[in-house]
Amino acid sequence: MRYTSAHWGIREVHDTDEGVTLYSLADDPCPNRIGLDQLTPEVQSARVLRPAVRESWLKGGPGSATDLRGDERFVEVSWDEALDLVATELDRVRGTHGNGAIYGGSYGWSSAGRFHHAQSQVHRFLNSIGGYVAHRNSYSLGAAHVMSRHVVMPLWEMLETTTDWYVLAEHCELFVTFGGVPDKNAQIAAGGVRRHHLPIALKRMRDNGCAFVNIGPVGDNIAPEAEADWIAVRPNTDTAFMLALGYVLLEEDLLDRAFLQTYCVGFDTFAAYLRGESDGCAKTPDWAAGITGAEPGAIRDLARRMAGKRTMINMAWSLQRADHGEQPLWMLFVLAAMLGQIGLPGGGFGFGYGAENGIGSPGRRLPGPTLPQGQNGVGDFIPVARIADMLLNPGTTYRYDGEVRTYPDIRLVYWAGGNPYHHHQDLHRLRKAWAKPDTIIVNEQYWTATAKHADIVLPATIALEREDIGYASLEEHILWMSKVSEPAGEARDDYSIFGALAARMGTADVFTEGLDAEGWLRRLYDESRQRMRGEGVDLPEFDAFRETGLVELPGEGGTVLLEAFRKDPVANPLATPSGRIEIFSQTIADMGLEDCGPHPMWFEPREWLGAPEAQTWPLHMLSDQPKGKLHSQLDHGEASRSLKVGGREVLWMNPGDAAARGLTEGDVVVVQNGRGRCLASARPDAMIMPGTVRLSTGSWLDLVDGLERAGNPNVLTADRGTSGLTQGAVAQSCLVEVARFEGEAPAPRGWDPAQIAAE
Ligand SMILES: Nc1nc2c(c(=O)[nH]1)N[C@H]1C(S)=C(S)[C@@H](COP(=O)(O)OP(=O)(O)OC[C@H]3O[C@@H](n4cnc5c(=O)[nH]c(N)nc54)[C@H](O)[C@@H]3O)O[C@H]1N2
Ligand SMILES: Nc1nc2c(c(=O)[nH]1)N[C@H]1C(S)=C(S)[C@@H](COP(=O)(O)OP(=O)(O)OC[C@H]3O[C@@H](n4cnc5c(=O)[nH]c(N)nc54)[C@H](O)[C@@H]3O)O[C@H]1N2
Ligand SMILES: [Mo]
Repeated sequence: MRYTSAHWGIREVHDTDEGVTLYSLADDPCPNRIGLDQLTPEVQSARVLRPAVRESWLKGGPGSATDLRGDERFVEVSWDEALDLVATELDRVRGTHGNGAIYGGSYGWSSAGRFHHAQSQVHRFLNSIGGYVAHRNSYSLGAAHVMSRHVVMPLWEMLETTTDWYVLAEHCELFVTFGGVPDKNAQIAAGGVRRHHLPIALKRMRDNGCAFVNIGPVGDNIAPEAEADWIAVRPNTDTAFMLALGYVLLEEDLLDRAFLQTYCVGFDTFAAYLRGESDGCAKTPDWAAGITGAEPGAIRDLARRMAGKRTMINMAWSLQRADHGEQPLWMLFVLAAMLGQIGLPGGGFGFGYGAENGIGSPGRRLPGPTLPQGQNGVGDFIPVARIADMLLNPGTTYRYDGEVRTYPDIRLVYWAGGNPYHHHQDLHRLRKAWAKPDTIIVNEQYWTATAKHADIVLPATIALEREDIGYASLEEHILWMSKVSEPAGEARDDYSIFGALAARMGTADVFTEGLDAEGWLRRLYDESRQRMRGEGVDLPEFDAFRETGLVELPGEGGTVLLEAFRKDPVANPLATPSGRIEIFSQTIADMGLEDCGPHPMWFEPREWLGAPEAQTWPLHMLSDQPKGKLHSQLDHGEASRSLKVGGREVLWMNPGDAAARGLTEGDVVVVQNGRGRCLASARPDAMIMPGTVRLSTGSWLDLVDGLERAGNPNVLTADRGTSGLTQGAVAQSCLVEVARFEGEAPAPRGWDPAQIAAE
């Protein structure tokens, strides 16, 4: 059997009379159909086929008519010409301005294989020529990366040692989740999925008598089998809800004082805040009801239930992609600490059950293959979501994690394996910022909006057009990914593109180390095999692996987050300054930030239903992860298309809000605010609370005369940092208004390839 892998699952490759057909892995208990149609003409029609250069840039050189980026035609050129242009321009910029003028952060998920991982490739290449300005953290977890390290533990360690689903099934009596446990999201794991666990795990928990409570603005983000009670809570107000739960635990003496004493620091200061002694406002259920819209009685009852049961408290990652996104996360830790069940099987906290398949997976953390990236000679970075700020404001300062940093002056941007015109907020602002650099180079497979906004586009192969090794932490497999189809047009592997550039720039030996792609695959596999042997795992030798295709890795099971710390906090201290859970953080206090205090607090978001702006923009828009695809990847594939109406994304809204605007199912609506306007297809649904709308991300930007026509929420979202501590993205803090679109709605055209000038 031949295989390939993607972030949404391993695929079997079957040879049929019609050619190659992809199937989900036969023994995956809960497969999906994302990308099975990747090789169809419909999907392939959006490929970049030949190197292409924006017309003005080709005629006038770097810096020409940069405001036309995204609106201009391209001219196709030969590979030699394109590579010469790129190498010459990289050389000019590093010679004139230094490598610190190259932004190569290149954020994005790219493909699942470990060698042809575009982001690793571009970093390795740019390091070989002297380095680049990098990015730190992620769009996913901007606030969490920094916050969790200061107060509990490094984030990746937390996520990889999450108490596993099967421990929960045995021990958890009450599962309380903020933001559901979205099955749609657990379809994914960065690097590929062996077995999809979530639906089975939830069912097993329910069969064993576990009760579920789901808190948040959306009620359908947990499988019906969980039979969850839904407590509707306004978007971005979870911290207030959690504080009130804490208040009840404190007032009714339902907290575990011994746990707080032994394993935590700073509870007393926090307790004074809960009681209102430090700010004159007690965080009572009545107080929280005014903010969240939940019944005070429901909050009180839930606190009592939580104290009386083995309780797991979960929070979706989305809650920290919001204004002051640090606060709900910190409060999650503190609430779990007050209950005193951290480190016990089935109790404590989880961060992101349902966010990806790996969270709660019983797989083992093993040293898989990774491409070494070399040394970056520049050393400068930005928090990833501050890209538009950086491009717009070179030389100005900003706060981040206790530092005052200065934005560099960027002249050249290189992107491979990401789609900022998908992932960034306030895309109109990004377009302004994007006009600043002299040159933008993008390696892409498809004519995405980012490719269309580049000066030079180099066509890259898709995973099916090359051999690779599939591996993902906790995913119980290592996989030989076969090449199953020839490259479209003149597409080349990123490795071959960067190898050719390195040759032109005199760094081929550093970049390739004399190896071709197959040589690298052998090396990376052999190194991983060696390291895994150290962990007691025997992998077959390379040729046998290649022949077998799918090699199972042993599961472990029985993981309980922070178990060792609980057993012996002296022998196993946390990596925080105190070695304990920091309910009060002196480190953060010393930063003297206005927008992040020394313990969890309620801060009003800049945009939420309680803000003055809600008079004008009365609906809070959530832009969650899309069900039928990964981000913008394969937006035009069948799994994604089948969820659209008229080629547009669906806007979910409460039936009352729809009726008040005279809207019914399928109406084309304009979603708008002061930043932008987009079209979507209305869908009234009682599982969205009043005042909230939901527009999933991922539709390809289709911007014509200021109107986005496909339903891309990022023309509406706000581009600002979570706080001066973490500078994460705040996509989930966004107010809008919705109205019927009058007249005939234009058909979305975001999937059309760029316009190519005739010869
Ligand atoms: N409003 C809003 N915005 C959000 C979010 C949200 O919740 N709300 N979520 C954010 C989050 S969590 C994330 S992670 C980001 C995701 O943002 P991205 O990771 O940037 O999104 P993708 O669509 O996965 O982009 C990957 C791109 O890489 C290309 N690609 C794939 N394989 C290869 C390859 O081998 N070589 C090359 N050269 N290119 C390749 C694909 O064609 C695709 O265009 O979006 C963020 N944006
Ligand atoms: N199918 C699919 N799966 C994916 C991805 C994808 O693109 N497609 N992307 C992957 C990536 S990169 C990431 S980072 C993860 C992200 O994982 P998450 O961040 O967990 O994903 P979201 O879907 O944005 O949000 C989860 C739920 O939180 C709810 N929510 C939003 N705001 C609030 C709030 O203020 N309060 C409460 N209580 N709930 C709220 C949303 O309505 C949604 O139902 O998903 C991964 N999984
Ligand atoms: Mo993400």
